[in-house]
Amino acid sequence: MFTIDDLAAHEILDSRGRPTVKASLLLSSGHSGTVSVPSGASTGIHEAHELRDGDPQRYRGKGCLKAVNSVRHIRAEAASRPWRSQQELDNFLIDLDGTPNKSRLGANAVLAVSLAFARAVAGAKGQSLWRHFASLRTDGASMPAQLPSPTINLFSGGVHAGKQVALQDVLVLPLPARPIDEQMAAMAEVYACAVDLIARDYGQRNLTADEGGLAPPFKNTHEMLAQADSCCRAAGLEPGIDYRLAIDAAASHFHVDGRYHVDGKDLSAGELVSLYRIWCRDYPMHSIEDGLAEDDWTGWQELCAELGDSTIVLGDDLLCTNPNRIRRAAGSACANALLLKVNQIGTLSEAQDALELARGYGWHVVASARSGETEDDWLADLAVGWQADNIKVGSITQSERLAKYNRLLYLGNHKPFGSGAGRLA
Ligand code: 2PG
Ligand code: MG
Repeated sequence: MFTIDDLAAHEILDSRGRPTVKASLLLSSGHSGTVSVPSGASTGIHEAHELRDGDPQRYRGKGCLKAVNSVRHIRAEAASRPWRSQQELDNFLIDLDGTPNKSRLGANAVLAVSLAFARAVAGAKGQSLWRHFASLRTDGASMPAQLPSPTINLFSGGVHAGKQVALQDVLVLPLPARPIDEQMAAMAEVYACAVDLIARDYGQRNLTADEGGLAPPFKNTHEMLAQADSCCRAAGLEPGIDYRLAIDAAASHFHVDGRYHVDGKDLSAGELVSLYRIWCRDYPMHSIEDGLAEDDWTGWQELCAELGDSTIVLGDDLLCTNPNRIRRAAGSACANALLLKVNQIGTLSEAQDALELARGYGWHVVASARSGETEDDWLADLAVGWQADNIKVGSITQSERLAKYNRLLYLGNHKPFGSGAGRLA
């Protein structure tokens, strides 16, 4: 049993300089947990509601004082009551909110409390956060034996980079699964080669987008992919052996009136799938995230039928970490992988339902940060504890990204994931 003695929240600024919520929760055992929640820009319309103040005089309407107030309300209702589990607290939060998408209290407020409770309980149990997350699994998953592999955002476009090109991200994955130190070293070399290439081909310094991805003025999507591939080769990596590429098309953002605007053309879903087929032929493609718009279910079916046997068809805006949407996607063969973003659904337990459902279908899982992030590193522990195949955090620059990679580097250098001191991990 855990009793909440105190709970407080305040606004902090995220990596884009916009407010978000930071909450601290104190258990009667004296253990506390403090957590900051992230925020997306390329958000899906089916995501849980992020509560913002809407006051144009303050942070252009993006203030989070209402969400902070929600945490005060949760405190009044939840303090001094015994909580047997994370699930019990999360069910209470869902009921207290009472809306289908957390629009009353705000998913930002609810998630901050849900995660702060998890961190405090991990402390009370004397466990690392990743171990505590692992212990929450109800589907009989074994304890994690390895770290997830990073997918590094090399080039950015879409809404994260002023829409200079339709694709939102081109990412690089180190292969095969080597120690995390080696994976990060290889990716740092790719990034350095990209900085050189941008100076040479575009005469620019490294202008970066929201997640630290480089964003030179690519002429079109082909160039964006070809240049990413060149950077990997320039770093001495062999395609398909040392690295693979991934894209997050975030296609909802270039989907207008049923057509997809790419490189000055208006494509049908079928034509866009054909383009993806060409990219999968020409490049060592690992995965295609949000290849179609969030409600283009027939387009997703076509993509999965065409490429799903050889490529990871990853749903972000399509699925919104929402068990109902995951069930629908699995039932109609629209995806074979889940992008897990806890703030899309609003509580840890619902995200866990999404994870376990996806695993039950045999899907690949990528745990993901948001484009607006904080220095908090809980996502790294979540990705490890819940045994995501990959972790997607953005580029290998900017401290809000590095907080997560550096946590992985720490874990990779301590037992049970590395050979360093055991008890520290
Ligand atoms: C995405 C994310 C992270 P955002 O689309 O996958 O890259 O972006 O947080 O803006 O939704
Ligand atoms: Mg995405």
